[in-house]
Amino acid sequence: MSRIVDVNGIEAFDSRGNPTILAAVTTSDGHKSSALVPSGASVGSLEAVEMRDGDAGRFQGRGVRKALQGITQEIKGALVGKSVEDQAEIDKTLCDLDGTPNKARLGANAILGVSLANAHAAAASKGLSLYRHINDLVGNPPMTLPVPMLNVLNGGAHANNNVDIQEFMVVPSGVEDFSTAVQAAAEIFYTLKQNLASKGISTAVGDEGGFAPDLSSDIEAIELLITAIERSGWQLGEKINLALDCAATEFFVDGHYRLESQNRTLTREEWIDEMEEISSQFPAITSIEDGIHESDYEGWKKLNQALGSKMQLVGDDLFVTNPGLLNRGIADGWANAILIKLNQIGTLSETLEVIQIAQSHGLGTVISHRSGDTEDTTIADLAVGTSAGQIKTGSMSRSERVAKYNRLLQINQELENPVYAGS
Ligand code: 2PG
Ligand code: MG
Repeated sequence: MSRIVDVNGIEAFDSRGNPTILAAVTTSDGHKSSALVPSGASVGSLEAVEMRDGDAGRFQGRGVRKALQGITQEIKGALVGKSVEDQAEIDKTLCDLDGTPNKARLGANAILGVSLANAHAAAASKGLSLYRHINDLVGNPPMTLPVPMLNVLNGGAHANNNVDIQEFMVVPSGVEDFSTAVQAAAEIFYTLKQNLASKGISTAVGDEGGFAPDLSSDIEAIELLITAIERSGWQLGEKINLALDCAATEFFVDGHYRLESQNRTLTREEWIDEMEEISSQFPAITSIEDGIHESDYEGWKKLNQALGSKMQLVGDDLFVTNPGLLNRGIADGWANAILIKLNQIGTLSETLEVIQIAQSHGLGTVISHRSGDTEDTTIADLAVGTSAGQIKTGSMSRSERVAKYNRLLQINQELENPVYAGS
């Protein structure tokens, strides 16, 4: 059995140029494996704590030296000698050592880096691809390639424009396989760029690689997407659907939903009516994430009653990949799907537990990147190994986004009979 002989890390960088943890685990059979930790911009208030130095002298306070110290001075000592294959034991040790409910003492960034590096090391020791090792950890359900949700127009906290809704995504759910899905997305992405350019609209991209122009309204963004899909020759509604991430907590101001692009302020009920109208005007929208403020559970229930039978309603800041919140939401009918972000909870084992709870209650699961991400492709393997069915990892540009699609293409080739979750 392979054991941990060393744990360490460095201060690396994410796609926004902010410091992040790169953690590494070395095993007794000679493998050294590493993982990089992502970072969000529209962060849920109940997420596990990302530890930053706060020392204004370095990286404007964003350094992660303290979190690294925790790795070398505490975490390493607690993990050396443990079996690298026992991910549950490794993650429990990390949680116990931290001792807080939200990983505030050692930092969820330090803990997650080590948790993921350990999973990579275990896969290497077993001589398996990471997705197969993850599949073993969850009891070997049949694996599928996820339907990608590609954020080709960026707004909200991810772009320096006036668009309120954070993400406008294309979802190639009706195509036959994963490689056709990313081909369709790429062709739509090129066409969208050509259409924007021909109207004299900026084609600069936002944090997740989608275009980020100023627009007159969120409706204009949806119409631009539809035109790009139709002009690129893919059938809207049949082969390609649409998804939105409102990230509504970000535009919830003084108890109202504030749509800056249109200079309108709506009550919760008016905003839910508006989402109903948008969804009946554009039936190709099959998924809305974070339509309601993260702690307005009554509002979530109302939205779920209004739209939950017609489309996917995804809780991101609502659930923050937390098993306790997910269980409450299931009992109370808040949403019918959950976004899964490893760094919202901070260990692989807890993430697997959340996915398992969601799947066993029939909720949709969408594995997600963060707006500050890296070349690390762990989430691609996570999506396949758990058969999550969906992945959200940005547009067809910026290497930290495309890296996940490229990894999925490799897995697609490796699997003997790859099954695409969408077709
Ligand atoms: C989201 C994510 C990822 P962030 O809201 O779903 O797209 O954004 O990482 O900024 O929280
Ligand atoms: Mg979100």
